[in-house]
Amino acid sequence: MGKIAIMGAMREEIEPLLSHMDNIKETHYANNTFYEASYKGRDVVVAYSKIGKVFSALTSILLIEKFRCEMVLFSGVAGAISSDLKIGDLIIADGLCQHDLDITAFGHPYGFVPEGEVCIPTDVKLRAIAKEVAISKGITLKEGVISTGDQFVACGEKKEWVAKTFKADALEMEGASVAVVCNALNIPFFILRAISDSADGSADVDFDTFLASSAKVSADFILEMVERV
Ligand code: 3QA
Repeated sequence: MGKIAIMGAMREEIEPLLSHMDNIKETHYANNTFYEASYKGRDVVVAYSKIGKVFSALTSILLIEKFRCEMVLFSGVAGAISSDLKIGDLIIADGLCQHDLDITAFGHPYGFVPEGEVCIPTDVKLRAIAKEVAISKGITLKEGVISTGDQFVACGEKKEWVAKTFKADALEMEGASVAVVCNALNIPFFILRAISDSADGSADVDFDTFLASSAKVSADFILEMVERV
């Protein structure tokens, strides 16, 4: 069985994963740290990229091309758009788009550049495994569009714009760039997020308050998935 990459953006998002790993070997590369480890007999490589699309693209490329991972699982937190997502709730992406990609001056839709696609779908089999885990644990799991941009959204108007432009249910800063990389390299990938805030005027305070607890919700769920892939 091949190696599984598990990545987050912030240290806080991978810490609750690392505490469950055995035989951790640290490698420093490209200003980052990669943790090769085993989890219940599976070989995994864990890393946090740092925040945003560029860092997360870099890390996902390295997990695939240098560390030879055969799938990428992302675990982290997100801002809620959909009103049925509360702090601590989980969402899996069925597709990811970039809300800050804009060549609309040339008549293209938001999030589109030539030879790209607005919304990149995640692996259907990994989504099915997530649904099995949710059922077995009695956890409610929302599935929807997650929108990514290099911006911490803390404003109701911006959030509403992303909601209506992309029919998105949550937003964050890394999912779509990981999607672009994995899609290009033909690597199955999966993006899971637990809600830390509602991307509105109180997002900054909520984020600081709930980052650790929501990151743990997401990490615990991802570990359940690793046992089943
Ligand atoms: C926010 C993290 C980034 O990796 C994206 C969290 C949760 N709520 C969001 C929101 N808008 C966009 N993204 C998110 N992650 C980094 S800024 C805080 C940094 O603190 C998802 C996410 N509303 C650093 C301490 O100085």
